[in-house]
Amino acid sequence: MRIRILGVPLDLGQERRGVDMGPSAVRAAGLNAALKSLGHQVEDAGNVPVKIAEEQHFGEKRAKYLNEIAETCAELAVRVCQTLEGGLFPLTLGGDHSIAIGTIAGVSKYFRDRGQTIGCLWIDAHGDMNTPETSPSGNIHGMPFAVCLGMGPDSLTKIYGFAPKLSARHCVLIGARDLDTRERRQIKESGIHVFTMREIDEQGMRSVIEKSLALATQDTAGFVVSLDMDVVDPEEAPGVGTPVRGGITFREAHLAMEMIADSGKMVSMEVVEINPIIDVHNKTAILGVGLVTSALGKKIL
Ligand SMILES: [Mn+2]
Repeated sequence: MRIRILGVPLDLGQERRGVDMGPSAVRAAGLNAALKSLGHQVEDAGNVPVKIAEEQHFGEKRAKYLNEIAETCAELAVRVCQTLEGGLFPLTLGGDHSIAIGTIAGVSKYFRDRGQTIGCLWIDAHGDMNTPETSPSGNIHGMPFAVCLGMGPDSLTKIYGFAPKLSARHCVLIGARDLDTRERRQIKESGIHVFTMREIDEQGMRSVIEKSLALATQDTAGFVVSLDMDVVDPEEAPGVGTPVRGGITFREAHLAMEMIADSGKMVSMEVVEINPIIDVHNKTAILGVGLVTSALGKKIL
């Protein structure tokens, strides 16, 4: 496979500084070499331009840094779409989870132009299903899943002039365990499929991923993977913006990625929310590299 890496050092979608260093941390953890060792051709296209927080005012309280995030996501969408048009697999590195708005817009546009739809595996401790009206914080990294489903400000939902980018019946939220009060209702009403930590505990990761893959691949050209590293338990992934206890284990995370690789249907991947400032010896970025390689074909035997 030919893979293009796109870094997006965006930290405007949340309040804790440091996720802007996520792309560097993942590169330093050996991403490029790890992918090449699997036999892939790898091209690192560098970083998408991002405004510096200190130079901006956050603007509207209910959707902070909306204009700056919309600008970066629109540019990312173009680069992701061009990557697919060039026959390469887009691998985007966050940055906070707002970048999914750009990644998924680009993938959706590419397949829409060909009359095809895509599914989505959103793997996350949170729902990311707020809108400016429901968000307690106004932080856009809590809104990208809603945006991809067509809810939220036009400058985010209408990149390329159409919305939604994803249809709910092909979308699955996996690993959720920390949802805001008003967000819960929005998740229930959205029509997406949800496997919370309770379902993972009760049914096991294998069963959850089998069901998720069936939902995301039925009548689609494939699916995007949006991997928020906070889905993994903070014991294994301490370097994330918003850690929540009770996450998936190291092996559950790898099993999910291995099954995704076996499906042969993943059309793009992003890894987000790695924060080296609060990490321990780059542990979370190293885990991120491991999970990407599992999703892109690394096998134990
Ligand atoms: Mn997230």
